Amino acid sequence: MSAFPEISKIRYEGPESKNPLAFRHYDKNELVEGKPMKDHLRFSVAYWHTMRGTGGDPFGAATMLRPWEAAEDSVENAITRARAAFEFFEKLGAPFYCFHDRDVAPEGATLAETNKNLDAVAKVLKEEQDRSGVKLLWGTANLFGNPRYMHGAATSCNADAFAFAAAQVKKALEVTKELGGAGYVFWGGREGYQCLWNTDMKREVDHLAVFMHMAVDYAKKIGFTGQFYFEPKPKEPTKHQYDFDSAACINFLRAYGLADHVKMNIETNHATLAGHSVEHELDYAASQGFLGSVDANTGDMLLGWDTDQFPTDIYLTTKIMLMILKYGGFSTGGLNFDAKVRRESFEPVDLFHAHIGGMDAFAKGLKIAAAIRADGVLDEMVRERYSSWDAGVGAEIESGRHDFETLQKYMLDKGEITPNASGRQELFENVVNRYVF
Ligand code: XLS
Ligand code: NI
Ligand code: NI
Repeated sequence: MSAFPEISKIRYEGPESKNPLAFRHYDKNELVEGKPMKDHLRFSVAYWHTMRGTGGDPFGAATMLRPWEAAEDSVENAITRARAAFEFFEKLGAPFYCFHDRDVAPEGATLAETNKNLDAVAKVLKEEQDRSGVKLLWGTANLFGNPRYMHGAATSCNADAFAFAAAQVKKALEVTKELGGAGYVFWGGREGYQCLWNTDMKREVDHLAVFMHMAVDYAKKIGFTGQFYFEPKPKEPTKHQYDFDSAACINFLRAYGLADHVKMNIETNHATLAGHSVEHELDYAASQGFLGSVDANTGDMLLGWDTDQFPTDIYLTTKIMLMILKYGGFSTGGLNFDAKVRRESFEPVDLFHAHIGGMDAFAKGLKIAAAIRADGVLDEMVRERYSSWDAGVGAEIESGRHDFETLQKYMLDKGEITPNASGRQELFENVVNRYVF
């Protein structure tokens, strides 16, 4: 049975197309900087939003009654949903998907039963992957939904909650490996605090590190070679999350000896919640050697929470793709649409509109970014701004040939600095616009 009977495979029709169910910019095999678009962008669909999103909010019931959902959740229903998911991935032409363990299979009465449920659905996922060629970009475990995690999981005040989470991640790693997942994500769903009075921060952060080390060790033991990622988010659901932003996460990974094992999964809406831009988060992570993957979405600047909207802003996608290209592109990671359609967009066709829009926006952003790089004007302007470091005292400092004493002597001899030209921010902004419109 088809879940999307009215929709056929989405095709590239070019920029002039008015067909809402066609790509205008995403031509998967088109070469950009010598590489097919699909390999630059590595699009992925988020199972939790696209297959499980209901449109429910704290003020109202579900609006999205999907044809693949039964009244009651069961393994049988989860299998029907899995088949629908792959029909969606294939029709859209998304090469990857991502899931949490609990997105794909329901919890049972016991942990053993829950694991059995997951195995049963994973078998179907495997079958569908083999049939369609769609791959798993990353897996993860939902360590926040069940009430047992109300105080957190790895950072819970309750040792049993830590133990349960460990058992859950163990299983999630096995399933991710079984499905050939290219990565595994840690997002600290409730790894933070609401009130510092009742919180032992040092102990909680230490525990998070112990937990991640256990995951790394177990991955090694079972031969899971996918990349681990840490996904920063400053708040929501807790008031303060320990994985606040790239800088905080990287500090944590370095302090606890995890830097060789874990990279970053950067999400646009999380960056803005932290008071950063996504390009700031990417630049910081990548320049420190932690570029991993991207959760491609966007927030609403008028709303202070994680609205997880589909990205359609060409400036946003251009900035992201400039960073990705600058740092050599994705290896294991990709662009995962951690995004959901609005509550009012309750028809299945809206899922296609949303993903097509996001994919086209990124394809266009990629082309603009490549054009900026090909011209090299922007790079040249930046290089010029830093040219005092290319020769003379700058080059000497960079090569370690100076200390405070020699620099004092240099300045005493010289008297005053040779000034830079203007920062020319407005000109830089105008130059970028040459490629956008
Ligand atoms: C929630 C997070 C979550 C992670 C995966 O805000 O973005 O969806 O990506 O656990
Ligand atoms: Ni995310
Ligand atoms: Ni999010």
